[in-house]
Amino acid sequence: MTTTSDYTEKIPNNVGLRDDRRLQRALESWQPNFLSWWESMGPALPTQDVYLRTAVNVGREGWAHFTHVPMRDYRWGIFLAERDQARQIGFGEHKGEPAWQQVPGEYRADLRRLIVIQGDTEPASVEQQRNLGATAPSLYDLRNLFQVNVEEGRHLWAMVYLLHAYFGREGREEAEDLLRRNSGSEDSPRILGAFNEETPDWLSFYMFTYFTDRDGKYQLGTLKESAFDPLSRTCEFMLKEEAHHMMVGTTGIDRVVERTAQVMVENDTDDVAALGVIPLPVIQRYLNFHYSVSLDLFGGETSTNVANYYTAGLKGRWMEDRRKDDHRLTDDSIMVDALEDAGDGTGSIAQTEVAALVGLNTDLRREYIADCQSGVNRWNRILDGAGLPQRLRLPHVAFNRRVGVFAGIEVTPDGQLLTAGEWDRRKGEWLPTAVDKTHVRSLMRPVHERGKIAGWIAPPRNGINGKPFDYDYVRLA
Ligand code: BYC
Repeated sequence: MTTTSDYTEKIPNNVGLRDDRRLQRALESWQPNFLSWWESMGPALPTQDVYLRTAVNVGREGWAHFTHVPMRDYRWGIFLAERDQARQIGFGEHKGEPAWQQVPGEYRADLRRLIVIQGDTEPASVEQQRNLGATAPSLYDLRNLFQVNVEEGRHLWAMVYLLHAYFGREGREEAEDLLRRNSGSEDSPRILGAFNEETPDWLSFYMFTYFTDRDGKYQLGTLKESAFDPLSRTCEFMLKEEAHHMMVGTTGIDRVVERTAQVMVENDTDDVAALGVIPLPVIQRYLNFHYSVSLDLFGGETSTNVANYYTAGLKGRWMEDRRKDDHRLTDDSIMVDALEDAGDGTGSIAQTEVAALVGLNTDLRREYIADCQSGVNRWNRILDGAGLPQRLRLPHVAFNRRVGVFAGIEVTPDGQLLTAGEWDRRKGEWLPTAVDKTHVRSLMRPVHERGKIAGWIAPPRNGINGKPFDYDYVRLA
């Protein structure tokens, strides 16, 4: 398999597509469907062109170039990280065997499922963000939104390539279905819960790119370990692009917190809703929502699916090679969250020991939670630096959960159990209310002029690719 990038083809790629005419034709016939999906479900705001990064190679240096392009002409391509000829499987019952270049028959269904779930999230997020362009706080932010969108489109291509190249007719049908399901659709929704939620405003967008894209980072990190080498190499390259999406979320929330803190200090009040910024309790409620729905994306605390994936070598752990154990885990155990029956029909939150293999969703979710905490610390440093005593925090792991052991209970952000009635009465203290959403939306007036920015967010510290903040990142139609 060649790793030289071919940028002259209809579909830019480094997988030697021109040497496999059948595959090339199949993908070229999917391409117009993708483009018509992009036209009807992708960014709604009409633009002439956008200053975008396009992946052109997979090396450490010079893997992308930046230029103004009409979004429709963006060169969505297929890029896999370089192949390591000597790569061995790093975990599970096939540990030490050569990585697979083809899909073993017995794992076909499971691998297809993992690839389809991953693939489904990519266009879903583009659909969720479709209308945000109309209310962008600056051209810089607008450009970042579009960058995230085109790259999620490319990540869809990455999964569709695997489906077409390795899963025959079933794979081609799955690729069609990835364009048929839609975020929030009644009849054919996206597969995972968080991808059917709306992203109606920019605070939600930054929260989504911080918390939900971060699930993507962790899931891609586990698929990068896969014994199926093409999947591993695809995910490795996707992670490179994903870093920018993380940056958009992290610094987006930085800037919202910074601006709110500034207005609080200037006016010596917490009550800033009427002053054109987003109050800290509203930021906290948005955070609670996006964090909890993203925790659901890791599946149940215990799962036989994940045990099977690991044992088969399909999906590893985060940083598998840094773990100091036998990488088979057949004799190991892990403590996971559980509900203890108090004997009177109520439950309390406890821990229970289970086989390490079935607890792997918990293992990954813990890695994710620690990473999320680093963002919260960072936002709290901004509050601290402004001399404010308020702090943001992650709610309890059981808060607002719809998947896993906590799906059947309700707790406060501190983890205190609530009856269903108490939850209904009090949830507006902890999750965005209709009033919060209306207020946030009222602030979302577009600022599409060069060098200008909306009043509810601070400007970024740096521009993109060394360009200044007032660069013409997006030329509107
Ligand atoms: N919503 O056995 P369990 C990204 C289902 S994000 C609805 O615990 P498992 C991105 C589950 O399918 C990363 N259903 O699940 C971010 C199962 O169904 P069956 C996306 C759910 O398999 C931003 C049942 O409940 N990639 O890239 O251990 C922008 C029992 O669950 C949900 C992946 O997720 C849910 N939240 O773990 C753009 C990686 N959770 O078997 C992109 C691939 C669970 O009873 N996927 N269910 O029919 C996986 O690794 C696993 O399938 C999951 C679930 C981690 C999702």
